[in-house]
Amino acid sequence: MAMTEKEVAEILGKLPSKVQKNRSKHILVKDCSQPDQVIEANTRTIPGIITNRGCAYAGCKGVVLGPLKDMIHIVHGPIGCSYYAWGTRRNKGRTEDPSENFLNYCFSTDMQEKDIVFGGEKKLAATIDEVMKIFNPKAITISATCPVGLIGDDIQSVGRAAEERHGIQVLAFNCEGYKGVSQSAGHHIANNILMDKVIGNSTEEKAPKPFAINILGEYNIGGDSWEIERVLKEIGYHVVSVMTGDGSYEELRLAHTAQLNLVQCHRSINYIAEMLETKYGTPWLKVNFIGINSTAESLRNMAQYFGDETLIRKTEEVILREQATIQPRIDQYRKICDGKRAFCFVGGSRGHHYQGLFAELGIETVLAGYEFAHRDDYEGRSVLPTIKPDSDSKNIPELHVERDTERYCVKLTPEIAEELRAKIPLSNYKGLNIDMQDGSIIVDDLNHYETEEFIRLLKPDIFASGIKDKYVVQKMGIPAKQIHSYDYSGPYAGFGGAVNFARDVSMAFASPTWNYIIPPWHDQPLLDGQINEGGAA
Ligand code: CFM
Repeated sequence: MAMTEKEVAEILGKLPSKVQKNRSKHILVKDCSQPDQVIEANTRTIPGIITNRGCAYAGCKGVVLGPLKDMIHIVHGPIGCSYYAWGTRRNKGRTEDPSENFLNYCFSTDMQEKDIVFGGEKKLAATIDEVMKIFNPKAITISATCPVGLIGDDIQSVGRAAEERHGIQVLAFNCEGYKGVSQSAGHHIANNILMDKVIGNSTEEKAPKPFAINILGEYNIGGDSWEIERVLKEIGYHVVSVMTGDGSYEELRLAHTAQLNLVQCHRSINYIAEMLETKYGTPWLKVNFIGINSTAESLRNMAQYFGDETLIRKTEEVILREQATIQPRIDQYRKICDGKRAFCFVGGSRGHHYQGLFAELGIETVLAGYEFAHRDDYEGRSVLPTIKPDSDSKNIPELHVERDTERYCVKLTPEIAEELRAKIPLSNYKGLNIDMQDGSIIVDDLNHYETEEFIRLLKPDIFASGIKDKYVVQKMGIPAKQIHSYDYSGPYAGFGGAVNFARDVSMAFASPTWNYIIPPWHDQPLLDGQINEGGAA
């Protein structure tokens, strides 16, 4: 059921004209006859609108730093910023020595009114000393929350002094929640410092095994990266580091030794991939390990990059075996899912990645989008030169890297690189828009009003999104599947993950629960109102 521009305009017509004008730039009806549909993205949410976005602190501490298991991540701020971030993102990690894994802990300076008035630097320094005494970690991070920036605590100098006292790296991140328009700013802040101070901070020059790779932008939610690595290792790859799922400080230091960087989540990590290419000459390959076909294609592209006969043969063997194992089960689940329609609205990459997996189950994605992606995640990297920096993006410090004179090494001749670029997404990502069906909806920073309106009009059978809209949607009688945390399930990546996803989605459809819920528009009159701009008439 394709939607028209007119229907979208009707939804937005209920909003004040300024808001209408703003929101209409964030919503596209996919029109295959227009190759370059432009969407506005990575701009401020209108105050008062209920967005699903998070803050810069969430992107820095929660997303990028949080999964690094052998570091201690101190949150400098009131306890709420830690409490509500504790264990909610299901980035799993395991270590041989359990005392080297701090993922289950929550470290906060627990700022009180006194600290806000008189400053919290001493308390932060004391927290670092206490952490060293009790846990003795290899390295520490400090993440700033909003009040820290407002009162002007100098976390950088507290970090530097602690480095001298304890002889380990203490990295301070000025990721105050209000820096930037969403968590995307926090990814950038975190990655820049990891690139500057951790990656390559080792005397190792070479990976111990051939086919050495880093997996960038994979966070091991529900065990995703374990399922991906299982297959990669069997084929013969050596995974140097995962940034940052089940990741570690020690592995990150070696990331410069890889021969290829895989990019799973383009949004959160594309600039690191670019910087690694500039500094060490390591190309990056866009991969997608969500869905059976995408996983197989990503594996084949990797094998093409290395061009090794044994690797290519082993890749085909593994794909054949894995597919034969899972396909009968997928076929069973497909009987339940076939013909259904989905909304797929997630943070900055999954709104695209999950569409292939839905399609393999016979589910069509009729609306998709991202909370905080940038235009290149929608329209592809070719639009990058046309994106103008605004005052919000200029607020995030840029890191300029240069070629490492000793470590830079050309991995591909220009001719081979050129040849490969024509065949595989080497240092390239084409974005979400290109894969959407004609008449489907692409929406940036979807809000609660639009969620309800689009559901009313398009009547999806499943809503793939997050915790913030899950319950609203379920109360409308529609199954909601959390694609951020996977509810309590996973992994969903790779071959094994596809079966788990198919099972969970089928369970959602087959549950009799939905028959007991009457959506409000079935038995309640719809209130209609009008907004008088400039106050009551
Ligand atoms: Fe990348 Fe992510 Fe995502 Fe993201 Fe996230 Fe996440 Fe996400 Mo939730 S790094 S952009 S900031 S893939 S936490 S693991 S699920 S919004 S689509």
